[in-house]
Amino acid sequence: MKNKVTNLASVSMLIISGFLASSCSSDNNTDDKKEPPTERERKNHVAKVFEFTPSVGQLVNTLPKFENGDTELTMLKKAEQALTKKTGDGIISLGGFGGYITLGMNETIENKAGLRDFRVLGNTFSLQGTITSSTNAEGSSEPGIIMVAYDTNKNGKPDDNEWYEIAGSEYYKDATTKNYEITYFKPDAEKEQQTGFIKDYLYWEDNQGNSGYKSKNAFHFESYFPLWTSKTSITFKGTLLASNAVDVNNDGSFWSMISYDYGYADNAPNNSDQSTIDIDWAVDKQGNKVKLPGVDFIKIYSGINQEVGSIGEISTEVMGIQNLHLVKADIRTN
Ligand SMILES: [Ca+2]
Ligand SMILES: [Ca+2]
Ligand SMILES: [Ca+2]
Repeated sequence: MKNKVTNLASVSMLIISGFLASSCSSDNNTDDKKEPPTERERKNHVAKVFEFTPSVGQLVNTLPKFENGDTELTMLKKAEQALTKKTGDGIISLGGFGGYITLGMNETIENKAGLRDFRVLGNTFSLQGTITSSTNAEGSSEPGIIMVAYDTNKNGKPDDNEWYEIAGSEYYKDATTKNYEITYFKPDAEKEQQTGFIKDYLYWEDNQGNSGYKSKNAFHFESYFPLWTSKTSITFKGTLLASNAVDVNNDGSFWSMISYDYGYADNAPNNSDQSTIDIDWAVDKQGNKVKLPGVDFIKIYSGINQEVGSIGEISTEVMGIQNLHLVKADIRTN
C-alpha cells in the first residue's frame, strides 16, 4: 500500500514537472544567457514552499486546484508553482482560521534599522479603517498572522526554535486570543445544494468552549474540506484575531471587512504602506521583542474564525512576498 501511494505520488510529480517544463520552457536557458527578471520576479521573492496546509473554505480545493489523485505533496508543489511562477500572478487560499503556508525566500530579507523590510502580497483590494457611512465602507481585509524565521543554524530550512510571531496592531489587545485551537470535522457527505446556501454545513469546535458550523455559500459548490487528506478532522493552533467583518446595515445585506492597523497579511492593498512589515516587530512566545538580523522563512496562517453571510468565511489569500529592500522601497517605521 505504501509503495502504491509513493508511486502515485511520483506519477503526479512527473506530470507536474512536465507541466512546469512545458509552461516555462523559456526559463530553462538561464545557464546560457541571463535573462532580465520579469515584472513578477521583480515584485515577488518567494523561492520555495516548505509547507502548505490550508484549513477549510470555499477556495481550499480551488486555489490551487485539487484534482483526483492529488496528495499533500502534489498540492504543495501546486502551491509552490503558483507562488514562484515567473510571469503572471499566482494565488493560494488558506481557508478559515489556522490554515497555513511556509515560504522560503530567494535571499535573506535584511532587517534594516528603522525601516519596513517586506510585505506579504495578498488580494485585499480596498482599505477600510472606520465606517463613516454605509455607502462607501467596502473593506476586504482577511488578515493572516505572520511568523518569521532566520536560519540561525544555516541548515537551509526553518526549525521549530527559529520561529517568531510578528506582533501586529492587535497582538497585545484583550480581544486577541493567544493559544487558540480549533478542530474542523469533515462533513459526512456533501449535502445536496437546493437552497443555494447551507448554513449548518461543516462542524467545528474550539478550545474556548465554542462550537458551530461553517456555512456553504451559493457560489462555491465544491467540498470545503481539503479533499487530498484522508483525515476526518483537522486541528489548527495559533493567535486568533477578533472578527473583523461588520454587518453594516444589520440585515446581512452589506458586509465590510475592516483592515487592522498594521502587521498582518492580506489586510491592506499591496500598494499600501499599511501592508508592509518591520522585522523588528517580531516577538518570542512570551511576547518579548527579539532582534533578528533578517528573515529567510515566512509562515502565514489565517487569523480569524468568522462566517460572513453570503460571502463565506474570512480566509487569508497569499500571492507572494516582496523584499522591500530589493525593490528599493524605503518605508520608515515611526
Ligand atoms: Ca526593519
Ligand atoms: Ca534552520
Ligand atoms: Ca483575501
